Amino acid sequence: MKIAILLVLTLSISLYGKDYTKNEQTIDFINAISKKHNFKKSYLNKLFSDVSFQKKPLKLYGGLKKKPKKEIKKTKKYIWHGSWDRYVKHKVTPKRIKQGVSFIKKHETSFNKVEKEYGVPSEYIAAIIGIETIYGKNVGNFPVFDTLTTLAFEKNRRNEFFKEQLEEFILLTYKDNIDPKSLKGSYAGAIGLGQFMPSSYKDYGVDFNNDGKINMFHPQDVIASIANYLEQHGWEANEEVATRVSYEGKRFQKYETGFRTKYDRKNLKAIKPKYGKWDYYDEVRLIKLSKRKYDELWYGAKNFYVITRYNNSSYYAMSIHQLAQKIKNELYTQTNSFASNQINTYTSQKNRDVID
Ligand SMILES: [Ca+2]
Repeated sequence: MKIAILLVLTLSISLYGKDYTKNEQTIDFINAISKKHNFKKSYLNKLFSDVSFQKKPLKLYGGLKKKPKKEIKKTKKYIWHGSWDRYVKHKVTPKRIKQGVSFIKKHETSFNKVEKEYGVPSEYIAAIIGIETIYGKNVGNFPVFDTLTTLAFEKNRRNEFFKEQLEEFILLTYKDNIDPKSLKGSYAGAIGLGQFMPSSYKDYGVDFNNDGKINMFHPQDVIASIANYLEQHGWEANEEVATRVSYEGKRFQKYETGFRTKYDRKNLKAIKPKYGKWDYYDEVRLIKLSKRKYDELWYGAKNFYVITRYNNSSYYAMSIHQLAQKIKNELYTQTNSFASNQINTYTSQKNRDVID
């Protein structure tokens, strides 16, 4: 029995605690970045000598062989409708709308300042934080250093990308005097409330509370950094994002759809904004949402495309847009009912004065 336990222990150590200073690619990497940034090699060697191998992230990036899938008989062409319903179900929920409203109210001063400075509406920034991490409740549980090291040096389809991210990550933690092994993030090494990759941290991170550090777990810095990211990618202030349009039929196949498409509205015959005039006359993207019973079709403006720069997906950008709009409506309703409550209190006070 004892032997068995010992064997399991030894196995688990050799499986999970990996010494990357023996890995040739890592040695090259250590040499290159210590030269480039003046790091002590002993500091890097220590970091890389005991890395917890991250199996799940590697699998997600195609680095480990998957079990072969059973062949599905392709006798009938089967179209799987309803992908949008399945996608949005757990993302845009009444709870997440409410939490978004509270989040904006809690950080109202920062949101107002950021909105003025970057021209990005608060509800879109809040929606991104809401979808990415449920307003900071779910920032990921993967050790960032170990995850990036695994993804940089174990063969997968994005090795070079992860080497760059690892270099940036070591730099930023070194600069801010943070233990690289202490941070947790997503399976891709994305960090904080807005799930910034280390390179985005460097390129778009803002120290909005002026404490000398860009802290991706600090709401003020995160709110400004997301706004900065969107602005740098071309967000147009006071412009539209998307609107629902109508078309003939239940399933849309007439034109190609997706956030990369671009159309002149004049050429899209028989497609019209569903809810009246839409004040946007630049090129539009056609966005199709596959619902169970029909396809929903939308026009996406430039700002819709800008949201896809945060995450390369039409469904992602649409979930941000819809959550943002719902947060905005809820905020508006609450503010107005607050105002009318004030009036009611005032009126009843007045009435009582009269009765008294
Ligand atoms: Ca800061």
